[in-house]
Amino acid sequence: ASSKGHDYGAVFSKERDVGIKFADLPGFTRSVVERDHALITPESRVWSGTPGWQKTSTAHLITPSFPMGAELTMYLADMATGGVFKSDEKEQMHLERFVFVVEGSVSINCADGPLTLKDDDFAFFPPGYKHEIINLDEAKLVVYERQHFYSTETVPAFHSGSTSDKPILPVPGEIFKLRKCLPEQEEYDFNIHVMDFEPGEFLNIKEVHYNQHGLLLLEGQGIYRLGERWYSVQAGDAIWMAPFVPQWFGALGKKRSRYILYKDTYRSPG
Ligand code: UGY
Ligand code: MN
Repeated sequence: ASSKGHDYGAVFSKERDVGIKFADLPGFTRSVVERDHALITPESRVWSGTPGWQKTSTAHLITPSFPMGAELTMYLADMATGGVFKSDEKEQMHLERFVFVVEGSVSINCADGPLTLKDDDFAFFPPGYKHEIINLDEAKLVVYERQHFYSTETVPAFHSGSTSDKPILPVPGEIFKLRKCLPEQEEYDFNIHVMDFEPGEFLNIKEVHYNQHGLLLLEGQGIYRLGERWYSVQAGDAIWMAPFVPQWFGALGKKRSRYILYKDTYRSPG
């Protein structure tokens, strides 16, 4: 501040960030909620508790209460010391859950366990399947849930794995690298994709499709087109895409962009 009692230093500053980050600007957020898509950015997350999760902060980024009614829930779970999740398969008989470890590690107790998951590992819990998730080391998870769609007699089985162990799948006409976390079998009514783009790579298809998406940008930055709007996005941003919203991504910046993506599958869109 000058002797005249003001502080005009920002006006002619040669710094492009004048000491205040966009996320800290009063009243400013990049988050947008539209009828057919939403962008939820880190500065507008609100942390709270969720039944079943002890000593864990959760931030719900997508829920069925979205304007057009999402079929999935996507939330972040930040587990503190002593943090544990206990499933309630009686209350939530038809609920299926997919857990991806972003940071830290957890131990899983279930009929197919026990097993340990660390960053980049994941587990799928079928409807009515008893499980416990125990924080081992500052676990930070992204969790997907939905009501199972019973399209076949067979119920999907428990599945777990690690992103880097999954093969890169051919995607004709596209240059991004695609991995799918779950088996491509009819009883799984959704899959979780991990998609990698080097800077400058983009979706070739300007996609419009019946499937819904819940996306979390894990690394990098770029431009996401949703309907008629174009958004600058960066790691930490979450996106919901309703059926038929036009969607396109171009990766920019200096390093790889990676996102994790829910996509419903194997059910008749009619
Ligand atoms: O498979 C997909 O629908 C995927 N490529 N969509 C997307 O990345 N927005
Ligand atoms: Mn898509």
